[in-house]
Order: sequence, then C-alpha cells, then structure tokens
Amino acid sequence: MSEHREMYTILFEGKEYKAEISGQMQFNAETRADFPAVGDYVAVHLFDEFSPAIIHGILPRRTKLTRKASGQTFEEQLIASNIDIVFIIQSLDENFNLRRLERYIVAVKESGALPVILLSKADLLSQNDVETKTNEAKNAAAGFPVISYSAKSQSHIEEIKTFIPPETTVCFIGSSGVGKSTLINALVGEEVMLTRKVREADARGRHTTTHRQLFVLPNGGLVIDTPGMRELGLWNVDSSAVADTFPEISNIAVNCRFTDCTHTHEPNCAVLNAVNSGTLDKSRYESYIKLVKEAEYIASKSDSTKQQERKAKEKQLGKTIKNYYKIRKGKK
Ligand SMILES: Nc1nc2c(ncn2[C@@H]2O[C@H](COP(=O)(O)OP(=O)(O)OP(=O)(O)O)[C@@H](O)[C@H]2O)c(=O)[nH]1
Ligand SMILES: [Mg+2]
Ligand SMILES: [Zn+2]
Repeated sequence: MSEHREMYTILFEGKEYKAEISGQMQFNAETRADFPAVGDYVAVHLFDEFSPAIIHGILPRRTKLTRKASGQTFEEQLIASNIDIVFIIQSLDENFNLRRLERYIVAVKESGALPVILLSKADLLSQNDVETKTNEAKNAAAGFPVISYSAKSQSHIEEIKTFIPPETTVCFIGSSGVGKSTLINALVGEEVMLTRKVREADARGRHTTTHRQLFVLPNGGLVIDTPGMRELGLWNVDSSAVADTFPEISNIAVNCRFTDCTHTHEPNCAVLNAVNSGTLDKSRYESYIKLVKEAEYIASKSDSTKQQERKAKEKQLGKTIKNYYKIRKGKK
C-alpha cells in the first residue's frame, strides 16, 4: 500500500501491517525495481501485530508504470505496478499542456495500463473555454477517454467513478497542485489525503503529497495517489507506444517510400509532405520526433550500460579463473 524509506505497509484480508524486506531480498536486489512498489503483490511472513511482517518476494508484475529516475542517475523508477488504468491529470488553467500530455500517454501506453485523461478545475473557466480545451486534449489523446471535471463543484465525479469498478487498480499522475489528492478524497468520500491549503495555492515547487499511497474505495476499487511530478522522462519505451500515441502519423507513414523511414530527411516521405502541406499538425509532428528520439536514446544508453555491466562481470570472472589456476599451480 505504501513505501516510505524501505518501510512498507501491506494489506492482507482487510488489515494493514507494517513490513520490511528480508535480508536475502535486500542482498539480491540489483536495481531499485527489485524492491517492492506500491501496487505489488508480495509473498510475506506475518508474525503478530507488533512485529513487522517480512516480505520475501514480489509476484510477477502484470503492468508497471516506470519513468527515468530524475537527476543524474541513469536508472528506472517504478511509479506503481499492477495498474489497470492510469488517470493522467492536468488542470485546465496554466498546467494544461498538450505536449506534456502526449509524453504522459506514451509512458502509460508502455506500462500496459489504459490511459484516461482528466482535466481538473473546470469551475475556473467558462463553459466555452472548457469545451475548447477538452477538444484540443481529445485531438492529442489518440482516442483515449478525456473527461473535464471539477472537484469543487462536484461535476463529472460520478463519471470518473465508473472507471473504477471493484477489483480494479488505478493510479493518478500529474504535476503538483493539479488536484490528484483532492479527487482521491472525493472518490473515497473521506479526507484520506492531505491537500494543498488554498492560501498556499501558488506556493511553487512545494509538493503536498510526498509518497505513493494506495487506498481502498467503498466499492472495493483500489486507487493510488502519487506525489506531483516535475518531469516524466521516458524509460525503455517501445516505438509502438509512441506510434500508438500519434495514430494519424502512423496512418500517413504507410505511404512513405522507405519502410524504415524516420520522417526527418528522406525523399518522398509522406509525413514530411503532410507537414509541409499543412494536413498534419506541425507541433504534433515535432512532439512525435522528440519522443521517438528520446526513446531511442534511452534504448541505446541502456544497451551500453548492459554492455558495461557484462564487461565488468567478464573481467571479474577472468580474475577468478586466473586465481583458481594460481592456487592449483601452487598446490601442485
Ligand atoms: N477550483 C478548483 N480547485 C481545485 C480542484 N481540484 C483541486 N483543487 C485545488 O487545487 C489545490 C491542489 O490540490 P491537491 O489535491 O493538493 O493537488 P495534488 O495534485 O495532490 O498536488 P501534490 O500532492 O503536490 O502532487 C488545492 O487547493 C485544491 O483545493 C477543482 O476541481 N477546482
Ligand atoms: Mg497530492
Ligand atoms: Zn516518412
């Protein structure tokens, strides 16, 4: 249910327990993804209610939402696992950004979960502006559902609930301050999460939610709140996840002269022609190229990281073998 500095909370038969991972698991962990994440099903040993349970293993993850860990490290960060639907939230005010929306859709598509786009704070805009922005988001959302709502005036909350039937796990992601925790409170029907005070509404760079946390809805649906993200760097994204986010480009690309056309310089590129003639939105095209390049960069970088790891291992093995012969020789 939650992870906080390697202390976990798990849910078993309706009861919550504190838990830690076993020494063996700690020892075997190679990357951060080898540690439990919110949404994971784990094999545990329960003691009594006073001692923490011990987590021995993680069951295979059905879906996993990941990103590149922020900062200098080149590492995968698991946001949540076993998610059926990821709600991507943007607020209809300054936070609204179609290019960011496309990036989020690619990451969610890659996770295996269904992206659903929620546009919050509809109460702050005129009906007309809400409609215009909702349509813009729909054009960028590759056919995935887009819902504008207001937690303040309680509009379209029931519609959002229909996406979370019992035994469904959903997760909310988006920038800080868009209203993720406010919506979770509305869905749970209780103030389970702290939300930003109105007088701090323009406090920049402050995150109200600081760690990921899972809640059970009255109907049995599971919802995961996450801290606001400043950036969502792609991690090991398949080119099909990008292509699926830009279906109109994939449709046009079938007419390119070369089947492996990169749509950047090739002669008779149908995509470039469509941009030049104005039938394809230039900003969509640029966004597509940017995300493809980012995905390729990550793929090449993680390949070279793997290669380096392999080389280091081989070197170590070489040393071990050398030592072995030395010892044997000495014995003879
Ligand atoms: N007007 C209006 N304000 C809203 C709405 N939803 C949330 N807010 C306000 O937006 C502010 C931020 O809401 P939070 O729910 O704390 O945002 P968050 O996405 O959880 O932010 P982090 O936890 O920092 O990631 C609060 O002051 C909410 O009251 C809405 O639909 N309309
Ligand atoms: Mg929050
Ligand atoms: Zn092309």
